Amino acid sequence: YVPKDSAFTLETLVATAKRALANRQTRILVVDDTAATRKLLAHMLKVQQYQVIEVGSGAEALSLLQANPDIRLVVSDYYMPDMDGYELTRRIRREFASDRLRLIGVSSSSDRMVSVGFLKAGANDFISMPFIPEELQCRIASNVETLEQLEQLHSLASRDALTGLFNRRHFFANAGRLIEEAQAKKRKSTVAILDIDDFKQLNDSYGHDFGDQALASVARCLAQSVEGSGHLLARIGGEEFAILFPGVDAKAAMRLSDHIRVDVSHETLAVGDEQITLTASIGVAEIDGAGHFDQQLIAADRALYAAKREGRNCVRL
Ligand code: GH3
Ligand code: MG
Ligand code: MG
Ligand code: MG
Repeated sequence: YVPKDSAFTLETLVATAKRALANRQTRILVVDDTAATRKLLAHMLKVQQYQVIEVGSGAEALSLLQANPDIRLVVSDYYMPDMDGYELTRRIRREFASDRLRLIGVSSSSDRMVSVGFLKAGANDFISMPFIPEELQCRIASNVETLEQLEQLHSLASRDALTGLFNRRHFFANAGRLIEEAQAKKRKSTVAILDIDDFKQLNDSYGHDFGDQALASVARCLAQSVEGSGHLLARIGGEEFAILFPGVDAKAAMRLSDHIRVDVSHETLAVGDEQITLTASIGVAEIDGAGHFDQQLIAADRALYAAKREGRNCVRL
């Protein structure tokens, strides 16, 4: 599909192909009790390479959304016998915010208030039936684009620019929930603060740019250590990192932290012909309750200072 007002240049063809590839990653749920309309809507979206799932009722839509958190957009009919489009929209919005899931209402009703009803219930857009194919495609594309822009903003707001790790804001915004989830399973959690040893000296000897490279390298090493573990890693300060181990007690977290300490100390950085190694000290504290997370971080900080006092390149509880 190429918009009618654009010429068939190489650029538009490449852009169209890229769009089609991106669309393949986007799952759309079509909800309509009338099979013919549902099929038509689904067909128009499949032509655009979107992944489409079809259901005939609001109840099915809700359970599908629960099971498939990667669905990005819902196209919902208004009149359906068991649960109408407004009610479905309201229920969806109780669980899925519009920066994660877009919703477009559709209806063949001649009552223009239907679009108002949808928007008030939490829909992002509305298309009246019978639809003009290009209008459907443009509205879908614009909602998908908004979602991508919001995701980019989300990522910018939660990541640290130098290392690409989560930042302090993201760490504190998510730690409580992870601790509570572990608590619900009667599991303790542990937090560790890691601080690079004598980092000021490294900056002084080799320059700030090299210091930055070293930070990025330590960050990569830490990211590798926690990858796929469900542990939350973040850069919480200049050369300070935090790792939350949800559902892991202090004893096990001490062991994990010591592995991380050893991994960091084995990393080498090249400055000209010279090979440099870094070490880090780690303070660990067990967490009892999601409520006093700040206090528990202070405990980890105290343990970190103990590690520094006792010679650095070690882990303390
Ligand atoms: P200690 O072993 O006691 O932790 O000693 P230290 O030198 O690592 O600790 P100190 O807190 O005195 O110094 C930390 C240094 O980290 C000072 C600061 O210039 C440097 N730093 C903080 N953020 C960055 C950064 O983003 N890039 C670079 N290159 N340096 C940074
Ligand atoms: Mg209907
Ligand atoms: Mg420090
Ligand atoms: Mg330091």
